[in-house]
Amino acid sequence: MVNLILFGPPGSGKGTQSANIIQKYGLIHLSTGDLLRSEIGDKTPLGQEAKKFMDQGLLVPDEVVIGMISSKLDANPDARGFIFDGFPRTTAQAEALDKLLALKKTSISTVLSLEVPEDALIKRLLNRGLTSGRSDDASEDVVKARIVEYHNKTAPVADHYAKFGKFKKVKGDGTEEEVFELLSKELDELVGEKVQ
Ligand code: B4P
Repeated sequence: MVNLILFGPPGSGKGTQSANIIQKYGLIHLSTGDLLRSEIGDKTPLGQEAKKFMDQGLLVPDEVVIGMISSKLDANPDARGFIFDGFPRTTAQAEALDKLLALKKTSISTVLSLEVPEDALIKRLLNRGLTSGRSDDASEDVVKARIVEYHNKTAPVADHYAKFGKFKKVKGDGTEEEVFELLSKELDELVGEKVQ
């Protein structure tokens, strides 16, 4: 089983590249951002609680996202592997994920981190905010708050996986195609192309 974490700051292209990776390698995509937005769209109690944090550019509490990931892992017992997009975002989430995978007798194979300069991140997110209707992309203040959360709470997750020799940086500020080519170089050997 191959378990990939696509890592990086808000707007670094995790969601964009996940779509390419799933298509080529056939892994199951688990995006906590997408799962939370779906809960918000359905107006569930979890979604209403999460929205309060997301609208301010803050991370949603760990127990909420860990619970969501745990049930998605259980729902896909025959998966060839998973791509975790936007999760884990805190060291507590990383430790919880390691435990959940150990229960399934597997572990994280590699963490690929998309490296993009901060001014480009801000530009990308504000640009998406013009059309996405996402409240967390709408104002520069909220976008900057998300980047501060990333530095304070998410960046330490890199050290957690670097300790195990599983953390690798990938240049994330080329075109979508250029970035995918660099990711593919890392993944071809590890995953192999999907079995049709
Ligand atoms: P997420 O939904 O995870 O996503 P993201 O950080 O906005 O961005 P991503 O890196 O996926 O960027 P994308 O490809 O879309 O998080 C949203 C919020 O949910 C968080 O702030 C938090 O509140 C909450 N949340 C989610 N997971 C959580 C967790 N585990 N714990 C707690 N809270 C959590 O790309 C962005 C833009 O750039 C797009 O418009 C795209 O078209 C463009 N783009 C992508 N690649 C490009 C390229 N190469 N060149 C130019 N533009 C590019």
